Amino acid sequence: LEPAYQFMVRARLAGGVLSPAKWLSFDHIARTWGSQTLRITTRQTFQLHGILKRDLKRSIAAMNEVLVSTIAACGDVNRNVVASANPVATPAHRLAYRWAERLSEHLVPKTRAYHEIWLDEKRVAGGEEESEPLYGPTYLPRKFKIGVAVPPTNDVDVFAQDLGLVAIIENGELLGFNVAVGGGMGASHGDPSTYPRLGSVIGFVEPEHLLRTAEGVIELQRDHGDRQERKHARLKYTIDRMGLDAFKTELERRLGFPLQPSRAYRFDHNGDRYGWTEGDDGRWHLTLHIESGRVADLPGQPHLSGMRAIAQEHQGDFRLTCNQNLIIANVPPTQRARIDELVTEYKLDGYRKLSGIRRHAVACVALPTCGLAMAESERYLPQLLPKLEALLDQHGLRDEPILLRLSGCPNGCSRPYLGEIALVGRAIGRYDLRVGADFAGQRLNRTLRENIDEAEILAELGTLFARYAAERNAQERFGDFLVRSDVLTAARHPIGVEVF
Ligand code: SRM
Ligand code: SF4
Repeated sequence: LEPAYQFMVRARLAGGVLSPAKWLSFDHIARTWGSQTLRITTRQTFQLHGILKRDLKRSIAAMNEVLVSTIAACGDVNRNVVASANPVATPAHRLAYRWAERLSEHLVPKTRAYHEIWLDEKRVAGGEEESEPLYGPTYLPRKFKIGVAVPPTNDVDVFAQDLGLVAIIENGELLGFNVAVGGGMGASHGDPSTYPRLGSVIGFVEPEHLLRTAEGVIELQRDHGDRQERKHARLKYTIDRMGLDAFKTELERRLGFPLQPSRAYRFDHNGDRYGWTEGDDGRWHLTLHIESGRVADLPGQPHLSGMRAIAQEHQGDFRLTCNQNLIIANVPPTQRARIDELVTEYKLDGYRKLSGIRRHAVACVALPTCGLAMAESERYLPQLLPKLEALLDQHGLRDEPILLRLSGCPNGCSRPYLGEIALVGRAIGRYDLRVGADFAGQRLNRTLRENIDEAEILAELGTLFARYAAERNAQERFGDFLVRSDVLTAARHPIGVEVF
């Protein structure tokens, strides 16, 4: 008799967009075969936990029936392409999203094996090599991630992507994309040869060159990535080994055209805007706060049922965000009041009363399902937040927006190295405390204290909040204040030296 092995299934939803019919299908799968929860991920898709081995095939088939695939949501290929979920959609914003969708389709593995294994498709003739023109027979050395950001919103954390694309929009027209390469978060404790890295902007391409440019970057990584040591196999290490200039030169040689000089852009935040906003076409978009992206029916918070009720009536679509939140998008003005009614009835209206730190908190899954977790993350967030809020209250900082990121280990699934405050798990109840990233995903934080428990974390942060309240300049963000003050120069690891 085989043990009841359970699995996590991750869908591929480019740009995090899904229809009400797709929502209802995910809801059905989660309730029938899963853990009765839907988990919005930091890459804008759903994970379903707790699917038993015997139910895997029908869960995946049920997704495919509503045209959702799980192919390339995991594995050493290009993963789910994320795109700015900005609901204030102009035509140029919509175009940027379409490009994310095109990239996702273009770069998906061409193998039919997925269909043969999961969807009972008959075996087709032809070797994998022949049918896999981009990835070849051995695929990539490691996972590969692409994100498209539309300034001034960096909600995808574009510089944490292997290939980050910054849409350049002028007078409502999409001119093209700045290209950033070599972003990535993952690291290992105690191994300084692994590190988070921000993507480097190497140029600009017009839309017609975008697909080929993405292919070129992936080909380079396929051919030059480290296939000996998996820890060093991401594009960021390939680039640092080759040198950025040599990488760019080789890329342009393969593309057969030079990248243009990068264009000016400005990001002012990487969070989500909660509440209703109106699009340029008169449709409305409501961003809801979903703590750690977990859509579940909890006592007093029937969110899974609420979203099912909304999906049964909603005429637009849904967008998942890289901050693990949810947008009920494209609501016609006549349906707004009804959506509000349902949101209130099912207690999905928490977004109306969030503290500044709660608005911007992201936590990875960690225990109990993540086999790599060293400490709690998603389950710790609801315990930690009230304690931090109490500290912030003492200094009149309750409404101050502060980016908090929690990760159960240094792999960095919540992109913790971009948190103004981050806890990175070391062991049960113990974390590295990192501080000092900016508010727009453009500066990494640094380790302030290693391997400390909650009491020490709260004591450290209490001191920093007190100083921030007393010494900050007007409009100065928490992370920027820490960099300006002596806090980070006094940190154990000086600038540029990262120890994990
Ligand atoms: Fe992640 C591995 C969850 C986004 C870096 N990640 C895992 C696994 C699959 C654990 C495993 O390999 O056994 C986790 C499953 C936990 C569970 O129980 O569900 C897991 N990662 C997640 C999610 C669900 C976190 C979340 O709370 O939302 C995110 C799913 C994304 C998606 O929908 O595709 C998730 N992971 C990320 C991100 C953020 C991003 O992509 O923007 C990162 C950092 C960016 C990067 O890749 O550099 C990230 N995950 C990792 C790594 C470290 C990779 C590295 O280069 O070192 C691992 C471990 C690995 O690959 O060996 C990992
Ligand atoms: Fe698991 Fe670590 Fe990723 Fe958290 S950061 S989900 S603990 S792999």
